[in-house]
Amino acid sequence: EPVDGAAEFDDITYHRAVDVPAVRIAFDRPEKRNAFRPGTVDELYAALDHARKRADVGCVLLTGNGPSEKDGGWAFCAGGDQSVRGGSGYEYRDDDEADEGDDPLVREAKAGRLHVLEVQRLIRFMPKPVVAVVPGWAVGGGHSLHVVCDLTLASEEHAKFLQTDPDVASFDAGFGSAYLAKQVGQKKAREIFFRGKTYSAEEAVEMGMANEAIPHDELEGVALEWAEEMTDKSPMAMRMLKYAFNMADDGLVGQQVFAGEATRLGYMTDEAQEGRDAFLEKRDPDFSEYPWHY
Ligand code: 1HA
Repeated sequence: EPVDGAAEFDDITYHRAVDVPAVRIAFDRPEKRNAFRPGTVDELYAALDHARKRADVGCVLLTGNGPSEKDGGWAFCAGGDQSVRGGSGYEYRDDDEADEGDDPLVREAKAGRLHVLEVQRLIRFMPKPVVAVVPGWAVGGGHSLHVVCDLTLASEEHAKFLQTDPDVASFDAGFGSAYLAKQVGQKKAREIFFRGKTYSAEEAVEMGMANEAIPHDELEGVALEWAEEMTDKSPMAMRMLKYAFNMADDGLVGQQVFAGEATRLGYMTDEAQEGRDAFLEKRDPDFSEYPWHY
């Protein structure tokens, strides 16, 4: 079912699963192999942030619509739209209406955009699993998006994984490369970027950057099954686990994100409520009922 307000999106589609507390967000530029322009990224960010905030959403499926009407090709995402790449990033053009109505100073600040990195951080830090459902090409910045997702499911027949960054003089020096190396190892990650060879779904699974290769016709159904399995679990345990997996690689920010959840759990205890009550009642706190556990 289309999510309310989703009709305003031009470059993505946004649906809620009927029986599973999950959403499907899809790039919707199949004629461009689902390459993203600045407005696409704005819409993707808005949809992901909506999904992040909803108490009835436990899992996000991120995919690409297809096939292309032009040639029948499938794509997850082919990265930044090179036709709107300007001197310092990707630019809004006349047919990309996402910046309409902005304050002129905001428009000026939005000149050269590389803000797909903000989307990467949103995927990384949202407290629910995001699954890359890859029906075709995952290329360049689209490859990096699948890398940063919690899980990747790929079409056995059509998924193709390719890093073109250095071909077009770009480089994702964050999650797209360094986190990829944590998944597939240093040698393989360097091969992926330095050679620019195309890998199949099966190869992506073998090297540890995809979870499963699935027959194309079953891909979305299996993705929903995985979403159902994950959303049957304890939301608290799932977010503690996601942040636990992130923490060591994310430094102090990783610790901060994990710690925020620990603080929330702490606030739920009687002990914490005694601290609050004592302050509000202008008395000394009495923690004597709460032993020094070991
Ligand atoms: O690295 C970053 C960033 C790093 C740090 C911070 C921010 C970043 C933001 C973005 C990126 C990047 O994404 S850089 C990498 C940009 N992407 C690419 O270099 C991929 C370019 N595309 C291809 O290599 C190929 O098109 C393909 C392997 C995805 C598919 O090949 P195929 O199946 O042979 O189809 P093809 O005929 O090439 O493409 C179909 C249509 O889609 C073409 O349009 P048409 O000639 O029919 O009008 C093609 O131009 C268009 N298309 C595909 N990819 C893009 C694209 N148009 C614009 N930009 C694209 N990325």
